[in-house]
Amino acid sequence: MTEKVNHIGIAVKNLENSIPFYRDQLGMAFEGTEEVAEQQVRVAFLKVGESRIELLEPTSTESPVAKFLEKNGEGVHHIAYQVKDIEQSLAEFEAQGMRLIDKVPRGGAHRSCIAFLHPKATGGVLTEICQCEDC
Ligand code: CMX
Repeated sequence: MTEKVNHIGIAVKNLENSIPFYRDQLGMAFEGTEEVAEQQVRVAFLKVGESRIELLEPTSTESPVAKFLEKNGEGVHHIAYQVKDIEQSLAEFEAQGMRLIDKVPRGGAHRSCIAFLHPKATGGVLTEICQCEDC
C-alpha cells in the first residue's frame, strides 16, 4: 500500500538557520520554502534521492509544531509515506480500527493531500500518509 518514504519532517525553530546544514554540508538540493496555512507551518524541502527532508517552522504558537518544539525541542517530527489513493488508504486504516487524526485528507505542501495517524497508535512515531501528483 505504501510506495516510498515521501519525506521526513523535522521540527525547527527557524528555517533560515537550519537550511545550511542540509543544503551546504549534506549537499541536498534545496527546493524552496512554502507556507502551509492549514497546518500553521512554513516548510522547506530538500531532496535526497527519491525522498525529501521537510523542515517545519511554526507560524503560530497554536501550531502542533510549536507545541512539539516546546515539549521536545528541535528534532524528527513525523515520517510521511506516499500512497496511490489516500481515501482508500484511510478507509483501510479505519476498517483496521487504527486511531486517525484526520478521517478526511487535508491540504499539504506541494499541492499534496495528507492525513495523519495518531502517534499513540503507531509506536510513538507521528505518521503521515500523502498522495501527490508531482512528488
Ligand atoms: N511525534 C510523536 N509523538 C507526538 C508528536 C510527534 N510529532 N506530537 C505529539 N505527540 C505526542 C505527545 O508527546 C503526547 O504524548 P503523551 O500523552 O505521552 O505526553 C501525545 O502525542 C498528545 O500530544 P499533546 O501535545 O498532548 O496533544 P496535541 O494537542 O499536541 O496533539 C497531535 C498531538 C499528534 C494530535 C497533533 O500534534 C497533530 O494533530 N499532529 C498532526 C498535524 C501536524 O503535526 N501538522 C504539522 C505538519 C505539517 C506538514 O507536514 O505539512
